Amino acid sequence: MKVTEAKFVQGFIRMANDGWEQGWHERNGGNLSYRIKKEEVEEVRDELSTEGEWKAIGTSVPKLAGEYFLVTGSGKYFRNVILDPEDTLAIVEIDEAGENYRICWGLVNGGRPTSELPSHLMNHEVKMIASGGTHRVIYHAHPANVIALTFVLPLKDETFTRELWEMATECPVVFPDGIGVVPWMVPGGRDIAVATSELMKQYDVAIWAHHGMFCSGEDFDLTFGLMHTVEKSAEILVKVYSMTGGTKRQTIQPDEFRHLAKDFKVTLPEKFLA
Ligand code: 2HA
Ligand code: ZN
Repeated sequence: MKVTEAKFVQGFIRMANDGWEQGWHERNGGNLSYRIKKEEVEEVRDELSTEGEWKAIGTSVPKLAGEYFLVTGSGKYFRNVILDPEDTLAIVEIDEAGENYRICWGLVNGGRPTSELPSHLMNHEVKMIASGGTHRVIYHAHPANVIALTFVLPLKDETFTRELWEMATECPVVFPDGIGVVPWMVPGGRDIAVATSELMKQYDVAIWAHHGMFCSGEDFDLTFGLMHTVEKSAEILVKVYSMTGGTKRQTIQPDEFRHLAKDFKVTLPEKFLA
């Protein structure tokens, strides 16, 4: 089968375009990666090259040895993914040490996988282990309302989680484990990858102060939906701050969250309800 006709590639392209249409991917902002299932690799095996040169990932992901990923390209625009997936995307294979990658498909006009490859792969490794193998998608975007809040709220997991839970009743059900916050750091390197993957051991969402957000999920729908839910909630909070300077006349109370958790069968850590 042609790579571009495979269902997982179609799903990836649709998600990238949905993110573009949301306004989360100015210029070359953001990146997306998918850990390809074994049977999906076999579907497109005929189109995968083994001639690519092995290159250093820049960090070590031994648990991902031999895995294949579909990723966006560095400097590529989400806006163009739907028009030219072979130029903007790549399938990469990880070597047996988890130290190097090689390009097996895509980036036909040259280029490299996403500049955030170390963060994506370290997050994949952590989430694959934490989820028992079910998480396959890591998504980084630049949604404006979440970024705006990082200039206003204290950069604490507890504050972001509680404030965003309060803004929409579905939030504690969609991200019951909460949200982690990474202080401002230089993007693209190993340090920010390590800081983010530490948080992803307990959360499916990490906010990068003054930069954007990382989400992890099982499939494209859940991961896009998670990004969308958090950003929608942030938009409501921005409106509340804009109208009132942050004073709420009423909101969802801790005991009401506990009630919700019981009925919707989720566990909400008490540290977010204190
Ligand atoms: O430009 O979003 O974090 C891609 C990015 C880097
Ligand atoms: Zn970014």
